[in-house]
Formats: sequence, structure tokens, C-alpha cells
Amino acid sequence: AEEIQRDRWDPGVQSYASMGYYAPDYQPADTDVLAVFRVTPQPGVDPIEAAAAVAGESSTATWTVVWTDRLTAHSKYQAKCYRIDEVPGRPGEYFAYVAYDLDLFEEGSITNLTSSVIGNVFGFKPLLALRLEDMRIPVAYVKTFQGPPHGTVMEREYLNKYGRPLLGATVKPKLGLSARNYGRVVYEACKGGLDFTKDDENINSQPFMRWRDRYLFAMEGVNRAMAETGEIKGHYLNVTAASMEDMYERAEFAKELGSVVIMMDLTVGYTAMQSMSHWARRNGVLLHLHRAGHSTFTRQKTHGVSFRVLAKWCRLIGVDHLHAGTVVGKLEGDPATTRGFYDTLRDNHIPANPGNGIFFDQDWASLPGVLPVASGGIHAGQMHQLLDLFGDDVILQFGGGTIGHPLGIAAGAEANRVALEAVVKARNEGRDLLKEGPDVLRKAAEISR
Ligand code: CAP
Ligand code: MG
Repeated sequence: AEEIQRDRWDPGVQSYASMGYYAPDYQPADTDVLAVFRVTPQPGVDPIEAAAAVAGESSTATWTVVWTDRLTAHSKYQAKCYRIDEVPGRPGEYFAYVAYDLDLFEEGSITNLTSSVIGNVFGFKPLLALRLEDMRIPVAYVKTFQGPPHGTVMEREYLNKYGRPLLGATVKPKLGLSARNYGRVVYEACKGGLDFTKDDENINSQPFMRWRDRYLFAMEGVNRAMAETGEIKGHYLNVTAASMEDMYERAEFAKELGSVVIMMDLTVGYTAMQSMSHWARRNGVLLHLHRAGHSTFTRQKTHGVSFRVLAKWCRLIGVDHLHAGTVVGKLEGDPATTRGFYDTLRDNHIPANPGNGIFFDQDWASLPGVLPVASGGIHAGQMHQLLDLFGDDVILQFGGGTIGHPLGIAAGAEANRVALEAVVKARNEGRDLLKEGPDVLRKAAEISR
């Protein structure tokens, strides 16, 4: 029976391990791109062969030795699986470490990097499942990217807001509002105390509200709220569209109206994101990225790509904001792993930490930081937990948690701002947020009433 199983998953190829894609003695160079995959071989398939296949198919290999291999510096270009560990407590799963020579990748192109590293290999027959868990991007490759157009430090200077998280809200309902009613939500929320409001991921330019009309009324709301509060405000105008030409047109119009920020969805693709990043840098407009669609490949623990890896790609591509999870809200996520995502986006040197899923030391050199966004079913009553989890450099976004307030949208925004300031004050006085939090919030609510 074992024989039959083996035949069933046999891809009909030569042994990848013996072709040189398994090299346990290889010492990775400082300039190598490193990856760790969680490999789950099909029943009866040798884990070494499965891991070597991953290295092979994500670099130079086809299913057999070809004559033309002899015409290249073949062993340099072969990715090498240099280490395989059984995953503790998960029989049948293995962490395979793969090293890639830097010359395998075009400078400054995540599109090219992903065409290799996740291009072919996830559909490979001898694998039951495959997950890209983490990558070490060497400084030599980091330096070929420009990264976030502004970064955390510059954003605070633009906005003149320091020492506290920023507050935002996604306009709801997601779809169906007319432009004027949409602008009313923006105005109320910004006037009530938020720093930002936001288009939803699926608001582009539908028949009920075309993009130009949305931009006009949203910016009218922003401008009125700025005049009344004396604070800088922004609405993330979603420029996501069917073509680059349309995206540029929308971004130009946002800039013409004086918007400090635009937004795009992950669904536009890596190349489009990087083009918008260059546009945002040239034009001095902040760039917000909504990770729409990521859970289709980041959520399953044995198959797909970890969000940690996607976060690294997005920092290189260059965005100023990226949604990174909440732990406490309506969407899936655990504290240690989520904190690992935040570190990856914000810090410059991130030490390996198996406890939160960080396999490699990551040195970002001086690449600016991305401001992580906590969003998805959160509200003011969790402010103490959010501050305790994420600290200052984060945008807290409450859509339902602003627009669903019983006393109205401005009251919802005010509740968020008052709760935030009360909790920041308690934290700055060295008080225990998790213990005292609910009391701090209750008192803040009384004062604001
Ligand atoms: C939040 C949101 C965001 C999610 C995205 C929504 O609305 O607008 O798209 O937060 O998830 O549609 O659910 P609420 P993530 O604030 O009303 O929940 O941030 O994890 O990428
Ligand atoms: Mg949304």
C-alpha cells in the first residue's frame, strides 16, 4: 500500500535532493535571501525530497536535468535547503530553511521576488500543503528599495500629532451611501475628534456614488472639520481602480483637493502598489494600504503565506499605513503573533523570536517604519487593551465603533478621543492599564457627559 501511495504522489521527476537543492552543509551568506517554509509532504513522501523540491521549483529547477544547466553558473543559482526541523507537536510538518543567492532577484521588485519564491511551488504534487512562514531580507536587498514614502516620523510631523495613537474610522455602511451623506459622516467623525476617516476597501466608483463626487464631498467634510477644530484631518480617499491610468487620475484629483492621504487595496497587486508608492513620495501624500483579500492566503496555519512575510514585502514596496490586526476585535489573531507583525512594520532591528513566529533577525537598515493599523470590530471600551498591546505608534480605527454610537457619529468620535486621552494619561502616569482600564474609561465617560 505504501508503494502505491508513493507512486500516487510521485511527480515523475528526478530527485531534487540529489540535483543539489538539499545542501545541509551550506552556510548562508549575509547577502542571501532566506526563507523558511512549513512543508507538509504527501503521505509516504520523503521530507528531504519535498523540501528540496521547494528550493528547486522556487529557483532554477524544472522536473529534470536539462542540457542548458551546463551553460550557467548553475550551483550559484540553485536555491539550497540547508536545514530541516520537525515542527514541534505537529507530526508530518517540517520547517525547511532555504537560501537564495541575491542575484536571483531583480533589484527593488517584490513582483519578481514573489514570482520566484511563491510562483510555482505551492501547487507541487508531492506537497500536501506549504506555507511561507518568514523571510530574512538581507540589507543588500533592502537597500534596493525606497520603502515607505514618508514613514512614521515624517507623518507625525506632517500632521503635527505626537505622543498618542492616531484615530480613524471607516465610513459605514460600506456601500450604498450617496456622496453628500458620505461627506456628512466624514465631517461629523472628524469634528468629533478623529484624525482620519476612511473609505472602505470595496468603495471605488460605483453607480450610487462615483469617485469624483465622493472625493468632493469627503474633502468638504474634512475642510470644515479642520476649520472648526484647528487640527489637521484627513480622509483616506481610495484610489483603487481597474487600471494604473485610473488610479493616477484619482490620486491627482485627491492631491488637487488638498487631501493629505490616499488609500489603495492590496488587490491592485505588487507592481501597482509600488507605482503608487513612487507617486505618493513624489507628491507628498501619505499612502494607506488596506490588506483586502490577504486572509485568502494568510489565515490557514499550514498553507499559504504568513502575514509576517506580506508585511515585509509591503514595507519594502513602500506604504505609510498597513492594517496589521487587533487581537481584541472581530477578526482572527493572537497577541504574540500580532505583536510580531507590529514589530516587523515599526522597528529597525528585529531579533529572531520563535515565540511570536519571527524566525530570523531582520535588519531594515534605515528604511522608514510603517504605521500599523488596528481595525475590525474594535470600540472605545477596549482602549486600555489596545494601548497595552500596541503602544503609541498605531492607528486605531473604529468604524462601527464610531458610526454605531447611540448618540450619533460626532458623539462616537468624541467618545473615542476622550477614552484615548484618558488612557494615554493613565499610562504616562505609570498606572496599570489592564487593571485600571475599565475605571479610567468610566470616569472619562462621566466627564465628557
Ligand atoms: C473595519 C473594516 C476593515 C477591516 C479590515 C471592515 O470596520 O472596514 O475593512 O478592519 O481588516 O470592513 O471590517 P469596523 P484588517 O471598524 O466597523 O469593524 O484591519 O484586519 O485588515
Ligand atoms: Mg472594511
